[in-house]
Amino acid sequence: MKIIEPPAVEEWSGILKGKDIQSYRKHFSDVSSYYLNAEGMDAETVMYDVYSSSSEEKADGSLEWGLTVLYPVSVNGECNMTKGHFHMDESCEEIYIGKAGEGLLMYMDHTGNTWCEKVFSGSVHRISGRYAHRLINTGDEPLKVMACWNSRAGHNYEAIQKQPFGYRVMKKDGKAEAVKNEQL
Ligand code: S6P
Ligand code: ZN
Repeated sequence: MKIIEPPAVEEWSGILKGKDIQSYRKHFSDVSSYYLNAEGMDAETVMYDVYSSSSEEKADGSLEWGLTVLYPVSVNGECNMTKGHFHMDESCEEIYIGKAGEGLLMYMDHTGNTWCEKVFSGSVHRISGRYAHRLINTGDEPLKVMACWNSRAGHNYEAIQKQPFGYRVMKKDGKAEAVKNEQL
């Protein structure tokens, strides 16, 4: 029997290294429209990195997994967040596992009902394929979250643009608080 290295290893720097790992970076210019007040922000600010690995097979049961690193950036008081998405195939669930930092996993159903779960190192989340999901960094360190989803899931960003999340998370005097999204 041979014992070999695992296909990927997370390093303390927050970077995932291994064979067949893809990654992309979101700058502020990619996500500015999601925030209440984008004034004065530098378009080049690094907001989040996403590392992922997809199955070569792409069969019905194939899985993909990834790591999201969301930096502790304040956008005029609003906490840094991912764009958020529904899945194209709403029968596909997703698992998130908190690895480092502090934050929230925001959910929204198709009626606009919005709620959150706390995210921290060791927190485990089962996301129904019917709910939109977004990560929000409420802490002072990078928020790192591992994810695993079915290759068929897909990302439906358009639905979020038509029906944005019902709440925004702002930080006041060092404390995160949810405020109703008045732009709805
Ligand atoms: C994929 C999974 C994550 C997100 C990543 C960025 O289903 O949920 O890898 O893609 O956290 O979020 P978003 O909403 O910008 O794709
Ligand atoms: Zn997803």
